[in-house]
Amino acid sequence: MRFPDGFIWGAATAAYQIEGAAAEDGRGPSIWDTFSHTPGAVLRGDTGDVACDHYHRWPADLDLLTELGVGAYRFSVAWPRVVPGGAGPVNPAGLDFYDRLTDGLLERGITPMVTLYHWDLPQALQDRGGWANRDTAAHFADFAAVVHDRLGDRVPYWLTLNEPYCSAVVGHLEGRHAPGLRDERTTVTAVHHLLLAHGLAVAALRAGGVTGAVGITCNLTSVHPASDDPADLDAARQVDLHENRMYLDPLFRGAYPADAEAHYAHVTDFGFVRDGDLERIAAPLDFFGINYYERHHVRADGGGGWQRIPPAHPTVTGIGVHPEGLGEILDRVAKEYTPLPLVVTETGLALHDYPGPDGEIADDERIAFFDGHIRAAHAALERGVPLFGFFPWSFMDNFEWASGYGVRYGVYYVDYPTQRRIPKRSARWYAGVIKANGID
Ligand code: IFM
Repeated sequence: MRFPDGFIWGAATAAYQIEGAAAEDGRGPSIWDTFSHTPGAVLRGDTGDVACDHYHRWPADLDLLTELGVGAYRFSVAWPRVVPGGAGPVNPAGLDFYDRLTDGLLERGITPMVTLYHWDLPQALQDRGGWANRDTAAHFADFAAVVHDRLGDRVPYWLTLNEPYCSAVVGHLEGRHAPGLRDERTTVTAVHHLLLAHGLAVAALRAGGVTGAVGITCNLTSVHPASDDPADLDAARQVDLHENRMYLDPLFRGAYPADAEAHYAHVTDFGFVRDGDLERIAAPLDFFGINYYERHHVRADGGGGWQRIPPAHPTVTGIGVHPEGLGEILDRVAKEYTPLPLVVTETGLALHDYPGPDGEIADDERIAFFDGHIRAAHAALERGVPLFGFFPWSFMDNFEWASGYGVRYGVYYVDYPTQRRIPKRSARWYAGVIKANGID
């Protein structure tokens, strides 16, 4: 199984999950610093204060990317490192770090793919309402312009947001992520302001003469009703609205889905949408990033709502492994939403990895996971889906948000007490895939 010439094999991380150095060189606090230091918010009280200490160890980490053989590396820029107060003065030391990182990648022949927002909102902006405050969107566009002014001559791929669904829903409805709120009206408002932030950032990058490709990454789910019963079909419609169409429709059709107003009528009339917002949100893009983790089976809950049917074989995070869902999503986006080039900016499996007595980290389940998902990606390509890259989550073990360091996603193992990195069996396997440009 061979992929087309030029297909991009990458690896992905995010700033708060790996950098550490939380209070160094002028970095301001983010909502994740506040949240992770809130007792009970994160498993075992873990924080990103040190994480993988990538802020100091980045040259050696980039050497590992070379060892892996990736063509591209997706990292995020910490807004509070660059603009510590969220708006206002820029911290030159913060920009310098990403400048060095970008040059370090290019020196090694690795293409940088920059995510501008991977959940680390400056706390100063949260203090003024965070994503519930429309001004946050404009501040994000200013931050995007600052980063682009510095790195724009060297970065060929820009992603505005990572997973606006998680920022909005997991952070404002489920309360499991920063800022830890549980309020549905705030959630829907946050969805809109995140999407507006994306649109304004796209405009800022275009106004700055961006030469790289501009996109956004959404986490999408493949949703299946438990039966043909109209109540189950309606349950699936609701989940699809909540998890997928609330993002895809405004981005690619310039409108919220027809069923959105009725679905959220008990909390909002969408009065936060102003003239011109949806045109901004639907501004033309150059590519679209998809993160895929979950395929849902849903049924009616008997009260007009929905519930998920637990997977038969849950992973350590309670979700199932369904590579076919990736193919379903790629097909759907390509057929129903956009002819843009697509890239899998994340997919991965959490495990409780550990080195065996021989030192080997035998993550065969992760190899099987990636094997299945790469095959699904290849099949989608053969069906004509314009897929140009695949980025496993993650390059190395890291701070997994509310799960802290309790689960591991990396192809490199991080021994946190010593910060030693050890290639897992999956790293060697993935290096072989990259070398062969496919699977033997
Ligand atoms: O670790 C996260 C990442 O930050 C965003 N996508 C999902 C990953 C695994 O949960």
